[in-house]
Amino acid sequence: MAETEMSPVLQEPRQVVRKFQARPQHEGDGAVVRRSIGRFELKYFDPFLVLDEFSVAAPAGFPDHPHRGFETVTYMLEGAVTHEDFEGHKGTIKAGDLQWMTAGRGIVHSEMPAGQGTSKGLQLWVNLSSKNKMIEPRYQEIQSNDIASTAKNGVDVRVIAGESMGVQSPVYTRTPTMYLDFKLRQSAHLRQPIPPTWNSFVYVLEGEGVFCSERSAPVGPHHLLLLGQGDGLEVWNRSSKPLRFVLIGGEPLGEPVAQLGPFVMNTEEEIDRTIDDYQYFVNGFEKAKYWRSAGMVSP
Ligand code: FJE
Ligand code: FE
Repeated sequence: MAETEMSPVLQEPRQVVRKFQARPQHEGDGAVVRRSIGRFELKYFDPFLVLDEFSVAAPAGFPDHPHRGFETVTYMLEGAVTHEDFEGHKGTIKAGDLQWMTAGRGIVHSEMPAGQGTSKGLQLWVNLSSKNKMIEPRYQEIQSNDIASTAKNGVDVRVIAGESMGVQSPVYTRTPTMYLDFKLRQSAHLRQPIPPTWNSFVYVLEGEGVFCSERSAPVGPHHLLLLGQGDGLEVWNRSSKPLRFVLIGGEPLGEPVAQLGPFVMNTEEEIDRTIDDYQYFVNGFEKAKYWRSAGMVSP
């Protein structure tokens, strides 16, 4: 295959098959999210359950809540979020930082804005295959300075997961996933390979980009573009401002999905068992019995 690191040749560039505008909605306790994946019109884009562009300022937030059966990936854009879980694991995710949390059999935690002002970021929910749903919870946390990145020919990339422009992320993805944060300066052009069997999408954060076809209309912030079949993405920035977007892809699991809010299993029976486990503090939820986050303890 004729290919250089900077401009890999694409045999079959992917096209945009659906476009969504993510409008603000209320979630958690007074928080606002622009949900693109996970809303009614796009319940699931295998293996992705939710993509939220969130915006939250104190006293709003996401107080104590459980997860089971998938991963939450929190990537901060502005401000910071403090998290705290029922095992005593806590920390602050700051602008540019990443938290890749594998909830597995169970996590109960809080996610609240830290400091003054509005905290913004992306939260992606990646489904786990049946064989991984009940694994031990695990965190992979990377601070902004340690996120793999490179820049060439007017294209900057931060590699959250997977590989781009010769740079690889250290994050281990149980469900094979790529997650790239691109910035294209004026007149920059990008070709990014994507494994042909994977589902993939673009979410625009800033500026305007021409995606997939040189003749298509430019797309601005808060838009989700679902990509069709092919071996990669082609993008042009023909505007005078920088274009920032994320490209996310994953290997579809091809399994049935049974979801009740923050519990995502394969069957309704497993969901019923999960409700029991959570209610009776068993099978991974033992520590939820006496735990409350600092914010939930009455003065
Ligand atoms: C959740 C409602 C929620 N998007 N983005 C129901 F809001 C949540 C939840 C979040 C969330 C948290 C952050 Cl930090 C960022 C988010 C939804 O916590 F889990 C359920 N079940
Ligand atoms: Fe959560």
